[in-house]
Amino acid sequence: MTEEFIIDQVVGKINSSVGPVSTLDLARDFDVDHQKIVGAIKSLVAQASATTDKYLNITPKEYKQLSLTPEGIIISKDGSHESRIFKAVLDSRPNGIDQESLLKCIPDASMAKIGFSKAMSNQWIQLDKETRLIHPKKEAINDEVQQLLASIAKMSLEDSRKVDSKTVADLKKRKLITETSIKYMIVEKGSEFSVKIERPETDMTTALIQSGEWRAKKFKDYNFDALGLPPDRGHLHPLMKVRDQFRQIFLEMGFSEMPTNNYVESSFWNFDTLVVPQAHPARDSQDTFFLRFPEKANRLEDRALVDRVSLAHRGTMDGKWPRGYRYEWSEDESSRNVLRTHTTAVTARMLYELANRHKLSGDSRFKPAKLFSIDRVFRNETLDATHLAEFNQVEGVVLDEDLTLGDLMGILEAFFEKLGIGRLRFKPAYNPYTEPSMEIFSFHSGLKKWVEVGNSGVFRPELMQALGLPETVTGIAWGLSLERPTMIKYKIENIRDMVGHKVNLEMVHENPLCLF
Ligand code: FB9
Repeated sequence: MTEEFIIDQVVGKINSSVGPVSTLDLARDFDVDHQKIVGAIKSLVAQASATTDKYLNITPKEYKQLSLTPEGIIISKDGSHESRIFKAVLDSRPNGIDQESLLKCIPDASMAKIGFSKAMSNQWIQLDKETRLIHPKKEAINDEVQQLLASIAKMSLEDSRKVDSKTVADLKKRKLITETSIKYMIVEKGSEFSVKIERPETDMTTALIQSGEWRAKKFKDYNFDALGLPPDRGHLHPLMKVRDQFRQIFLEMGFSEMPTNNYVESSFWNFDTLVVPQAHPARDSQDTFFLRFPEKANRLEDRALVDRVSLAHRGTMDGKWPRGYRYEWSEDESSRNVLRTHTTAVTARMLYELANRHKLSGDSRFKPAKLFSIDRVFRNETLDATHLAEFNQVEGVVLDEDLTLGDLMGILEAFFEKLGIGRLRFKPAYNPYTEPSMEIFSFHSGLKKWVEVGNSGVFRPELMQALGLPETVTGIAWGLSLERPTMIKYKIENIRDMVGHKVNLEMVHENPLCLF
């Protein structure tokens, strides 16, 4: 039965009634849940309220409905506990009965104890102190509790009101009845009642104007407090919001973005130029995704570059610099294509590019550079709640003559300060391509613990010179992920709630703009 149908039935009943009507009676007459009748009355008043507040006269009412609990129902049928105890004692005449045997005549021990105590206080039974046996004190009793409960079960609304409050309180205390408050309404026609509710116009239309009907119409008042409809628009994923904020931080610090639009990279740029030895575990298929097709990168044209990189790995045999790793470096191994494992592969390409640009410029002074990248990298790692086989790496690089570790610490303080991350601590670490290297920690006041917020270091001279940069030029760099800060800032515990096919897109819509 739809609400519209119920409303029509209720309007018809009220219209045809001479006096007031109870919603309880309406629910009974239409065989509809009482709450649906109440809902229909409220909808009627709401619809009429645009044109009148005299559509219906409504008087809220309330009554207490008495109903038997499961235990009360049992007693109303089988008699009270005390009457059952009395009957068992009567049946034990002339010998009497001991208390333990007597209590067993009612299966429920708690009910048996109540019955025994009530029968004693009613003076129905007595205990012989010498024999410790129980005997009846009366020939017969009147089980008023049973009679009262049986009558309450049959009582109408009016009758149940006549039960005195002390009796109600006693029965409620014994958990034999419950008292439910029933709210209902007495409804009657208002002075502006009508069978057809004229719904006010919400918009002035061409037809109303041209026909002149607008003159007879009622119009809904403008609700100037109403909020406008939220404009439908796209929503940035939290990762993209945080990426924008990182990008803004780098740009305002004078950094330029590196071109990172190649997920596939040769091992040469991803590892060899970064002097990662070809036997390093990071180059194993347990850590790196190697491509099956195209398996190999094109042969490099700059043979001088290849020779310098090869030397950085092989090392010189005459004890001169670079010492290298003393192994036969393989160009074939360096041509294997991979999904890049870090954006530092792009950094290597940029260092090579800047070295060539410097050579071509003829300048004696190297032009300093500040570069950054934020893009996806891929690692064949064990997946867990906070790690996928890919993540977005954020990387910053500064190139200039004679940069020091102090410069690196200083720029890290400035960068992380803009993220609201202070109190940095630096811990010595190892990277194949930087020496010295440092892990970066910050005390997170929210998490109340030291959090590793990134890694950093000074590019090794073997790397810098293999790429063709002057000996006086130093490169300092650092990296972190996009996912970790985003998950912390947006309080996302499982990375699959942030990225992947199981993401609830409402999360994208609802998440606030995250300002570090
Ligand atoms: O992001 C990381 N942690 C982090 C960053 C910000 C942050 O902000 C919160 C609001 C307060 C919170 C945490 N880390 C780096 C540290 C750890 O999460 C680490 O367990 C995971 N690391 C990733 C690599 O894991 C395989 C984060 C990723 C990472 C690590 C190192 C680099 C880049 C990303 C690097 C580098 C580098 C070093 C030298 C030269 C050039 C690049």
